[in-house]
Amino acid sequence: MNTVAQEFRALWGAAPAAGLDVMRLRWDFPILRQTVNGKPLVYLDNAATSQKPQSVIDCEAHYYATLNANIHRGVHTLSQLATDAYEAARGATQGLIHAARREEIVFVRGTTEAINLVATSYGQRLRAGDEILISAMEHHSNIVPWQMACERTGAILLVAPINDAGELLLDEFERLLGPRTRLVAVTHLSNALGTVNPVRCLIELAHARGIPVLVDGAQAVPHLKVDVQALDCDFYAFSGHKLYGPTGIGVLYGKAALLDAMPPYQGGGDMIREVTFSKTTYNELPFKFEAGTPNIAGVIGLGAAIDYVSAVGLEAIATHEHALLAYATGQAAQISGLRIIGTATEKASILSFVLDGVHPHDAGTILDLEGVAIRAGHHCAMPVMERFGVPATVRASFALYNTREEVDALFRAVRKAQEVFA
Ligand code: 7TS
Repeated sequence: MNTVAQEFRALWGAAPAAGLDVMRLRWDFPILRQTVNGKPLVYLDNAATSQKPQSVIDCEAHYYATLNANIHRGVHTLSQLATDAYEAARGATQGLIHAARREEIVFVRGTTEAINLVATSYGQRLRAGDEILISAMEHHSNIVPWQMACERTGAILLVAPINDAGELLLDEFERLLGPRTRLVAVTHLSNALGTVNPVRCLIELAHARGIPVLVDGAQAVPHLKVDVQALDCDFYAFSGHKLYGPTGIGVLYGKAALLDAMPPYQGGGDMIREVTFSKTTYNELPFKFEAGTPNIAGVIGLGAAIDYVSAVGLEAIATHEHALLAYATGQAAQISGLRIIGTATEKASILSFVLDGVHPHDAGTILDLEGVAIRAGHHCAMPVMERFGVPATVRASFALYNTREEVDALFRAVRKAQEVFA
């Protein structure tokens, strides 16, 4: 056996952790069998996007090979089959997040578009002096759309601060909820720090004052069991591509009463009931928000990803990833000159750190030579970097297929980077 094969075996021969048969599951992901720079791929950039199981890849190919037709408009057989498959994926999505009603699931391009939809459409009711409250740990896509809405309307963006561990300061958050607060928009799981926010509690505080809440669930949905009814959130946004699904597809959940009262986001085909040159009436939910031919293959592929994750079990995935994060945190603590950024009590799936004397980008390059894929940068959360006084971090982020042996490979590569720059 050559060394690469031996290394593969070392990475794949992991003992099943916490009930997940990781070794078997890894075979579902063809990309993981690759080498990068002559080394077995150790893919730890799952917060950016996760890899896709064969079932998702096959599902998209099968759609194009056997079903391809436009939806919601054809009487012919293929169009009806494609429509059925598309709507079945909506049902699967509803089940995944336990939405009360199917029409509360709107398909969009991703989390970014979901938040822009709310900021643009719901944002039309903002008036000068109204306030939007976000947190200091938001991804740019939960900052910039609100800044743009504020620019359009004269509303004001307020930011709830975090402590040195990367936890939201609840007292400050509550203090910032005022008579002019029109919406709270907060992340469920921080992509830069790994902090899991107490969103149920935040929603209760906001609802006690009649303020609706949007939750950015881009990082949470692949790692935690989300129940939008139990949370009682008003909007919930996530992306398919971080959930082992295709790129270019995502979900906006919104309570039906809120979505119903909101104006359309884009105009075009499918979102109308009747069009004349003098007046157009809009379609019912969710179609009012799905103008034009949607990403049909993406939606169907997302359905396959949801089936996959549901079969593996989100609780089992969360337990496995939690054990990996705890193991990685312990390993990191043994490396001198390494500082973890984000040490909240409640964390999931993400380990961000900096190394004395090694710029994160240089560390990323050395790690890549060792076959270890991480993200080095500001993670589209520049205000978080500023808060912690660092230009960037190295971020390892875990998925259901990662192993302890891969964590060991990560830290072997980190030590190598330290040696190179010593
Ligand atoms: N919100 C959070 C918390 C995210 O982590 C991301 C993407 C987004 C929103 C935007 O999602 P998109 O699918 O619309 O792009 N985060 C990352 C990341 O951490 N590295 O690459 C993308």
